[in-house]
Amino acid sequence: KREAIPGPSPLPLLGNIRDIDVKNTVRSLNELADSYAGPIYRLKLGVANVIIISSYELVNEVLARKEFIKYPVGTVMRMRDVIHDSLITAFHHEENWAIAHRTLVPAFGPLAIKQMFREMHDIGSQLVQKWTQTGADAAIDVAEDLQSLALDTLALCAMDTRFNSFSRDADQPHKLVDALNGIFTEVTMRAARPAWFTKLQWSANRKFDENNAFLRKLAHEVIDHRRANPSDKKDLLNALVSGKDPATGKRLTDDCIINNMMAFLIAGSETTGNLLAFLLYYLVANPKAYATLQKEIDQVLGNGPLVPEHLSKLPYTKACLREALRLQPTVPVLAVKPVDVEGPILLGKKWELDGPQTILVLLHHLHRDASVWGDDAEDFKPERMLDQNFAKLPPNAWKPFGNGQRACIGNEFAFQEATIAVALLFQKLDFFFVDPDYKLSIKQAASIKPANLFMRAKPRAGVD
Ligand code: MNH
Repeated sequence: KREAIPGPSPLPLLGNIRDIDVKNTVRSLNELADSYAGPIYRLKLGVANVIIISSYELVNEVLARKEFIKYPVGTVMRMRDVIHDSLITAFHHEENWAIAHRTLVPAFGPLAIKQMFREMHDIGSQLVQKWTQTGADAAIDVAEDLQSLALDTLALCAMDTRFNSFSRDADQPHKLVDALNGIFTEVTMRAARPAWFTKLQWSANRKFDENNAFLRKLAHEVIDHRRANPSDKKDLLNALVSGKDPATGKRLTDDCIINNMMAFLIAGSETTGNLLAFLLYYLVANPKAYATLQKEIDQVLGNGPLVPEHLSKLPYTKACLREALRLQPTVPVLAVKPVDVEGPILLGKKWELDGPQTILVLLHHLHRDASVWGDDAEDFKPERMLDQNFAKLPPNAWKPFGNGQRACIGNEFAFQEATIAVALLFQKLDFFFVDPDYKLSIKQAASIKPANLFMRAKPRAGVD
């Protein structure tokens, strides 16, 4: 028996645009999911009818079916104005996706990532120093500093460039950071309005073109510099410049290098920074988990320096990172579309798609589905993410890094960077909410982040 897919009634011309808060589309999508009893609903956005799914059962079906392929929508689609067919923004059939994927996957493997320990440790130490100097009486905007941590780390690993974000005035960012911020703002606006309207924004468009030109020029200088000064570093820059596609033996074109270099900065900074900000929030809000994590770090590091060998000895820390990504997947929505399907497409054997429609997967709901996570799904319980439990999760239950071939290439990079940061920070500092009654609320930018999260960091007694 077929069933109609429910959804709010669309208005003529406007569709369901008024059911969505353009400043926080993710919250709107999540709230609409709550207001329909079932696991599926539809929305008319622009000319397209979009399907939104939220239960484990339905998401598992869609992510397991080969015909549903990642499809860039919204800001990701508009990012193509900047990074074109980079890994993150490519349509799956684009040749440059396959070439860059084959060329770059080895550079993101566990062994290659280990080689970037020094760079990550360098930036992490700078943050410890900054927060130590801030002193326990001042409020720290944790999400902002942690995003700088991630951005500076990527600049060092992918561009051999120091942004020095921690030693600058907040209103004097590195020129590239400034250009990227301007680009983000414009891309977000472009995603929220029709193309004909964007064409009329001459001055914004000129600024956008200038920012893009600046970014490409700078990236080109970085590439030229590395070519003129070859190094045997195993960093992301070398992978981009010297890596060869194992299938064709060819190197990436300069345009392809630049697109992917920028893709790393864009895909890897807010996501990782906000993961750390949410983790800090959950730890301070859950004193038992906080104490367990701190004890693990103290036992492994003691008072000494963090070394690469420590990283595999921090299972609880790893579980905390996984659990923070479960409750707050910083990329909160995955988008897929059926390709090359003949005949009707059914979901859950009863909901028929209206042709090859975009399907949005709500990770917030997937990650809290009681059929997988139980009645305490809303609670921060890192124990459920310890390797032995993590391995027993059903397929497609935890998807903060996306799905299949189009899953994140940088997850090892992010975990190592985050583990280093957490170990360094908790070895030296204790964290407190500035507002003891702080209630988590979510702000949506390129990814999701905790809003107005201010903390105090106090040097730990007996630690130098
Ligand atoms: Mn990452 C793809 C989440 C860190 C580079 N990343 C994805 C996707 C998700 C994702 C989800 C799939 C998006 C989609 O289906 O449309 N990424 C994260 C999270 C973190 C993260 C939650 C940190 C935590 N990502 C990083 C880092 C880098 C990176 C760090 C680079 C150094 N991510 C990518 C790239 C892709 C991607 C590149 C695109 C991969 C592809 O499609 O081939």
